[in-house]
Amino acid sequence: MQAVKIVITGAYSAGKTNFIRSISDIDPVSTEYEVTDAQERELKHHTTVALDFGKIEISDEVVLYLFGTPGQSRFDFMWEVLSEGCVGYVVMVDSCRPAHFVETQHLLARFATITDAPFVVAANKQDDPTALPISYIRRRLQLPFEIPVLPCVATERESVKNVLLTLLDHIDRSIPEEAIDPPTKPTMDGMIL
Ligand SMILES: Nc1nc2c(ncn2[C@@H]2O[C@H](COP(=O)(O)OP(=O)(O)OP(=O)(O)O)[C@@H](O)[C@H]2O)c(=O)[nH]1
Ligand SMILES: [Mg+2]
Repeated sequence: MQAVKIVITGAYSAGKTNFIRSISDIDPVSTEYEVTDAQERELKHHTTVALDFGKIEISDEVVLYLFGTPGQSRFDFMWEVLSEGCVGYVVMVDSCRPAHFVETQHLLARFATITDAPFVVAANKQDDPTALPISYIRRRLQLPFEIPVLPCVATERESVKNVLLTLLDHIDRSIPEEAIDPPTKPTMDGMIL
């Protein structure tokens, strides 16, 4: 069985913990504690302080290990720890909170220094009537055209599945043909996700 490590990251309250919870085959491991900052408490009462962990078997041969990062920048030392050996990552953005797009831009810049693994952007909370359109989010984050920006509802398994499949496809396309060792390349064939 081939293990593929994927990181799920994004700014505070983007939906990372829900994303992993929606798709994991096992009860996800989470490390949520009470939010102490008054402004952040206006959004929710618990936050991830170390990691989320989930697992999903996508075929008889491939299992994805999903590592969710904390969103608060004071725990950003964990981003590097959790990204070690990842083959790709998802950057989650709260589509309803343009004030947090700057935070996301900082995170994108920081991740570019941590890993050169391919990534996709998941514009989350698209079920909310106040969600901004994908094209606007792409522009605001100044993302180049080759980076997929996908609509996402982290609470819905099908939507999470679509983001992960797109990431795997993006990873697949990013590997130069001559660098591929057939037995270790993640494959989309025979997926049971
Ligand atoms: N409407 C809507 N709400 C969502 C969705 N995903 C997450 N939420 C809500 O957004 C809030 C944050 O979700 P979390 O999964 O805790 O976000 P997180 O990115 O893990 O947060 P931190 O670990 O604190 O950075 C919660 O109140 C969720 O219920 C979604 O797809 N749609
Ligand atoms: Mg979380």
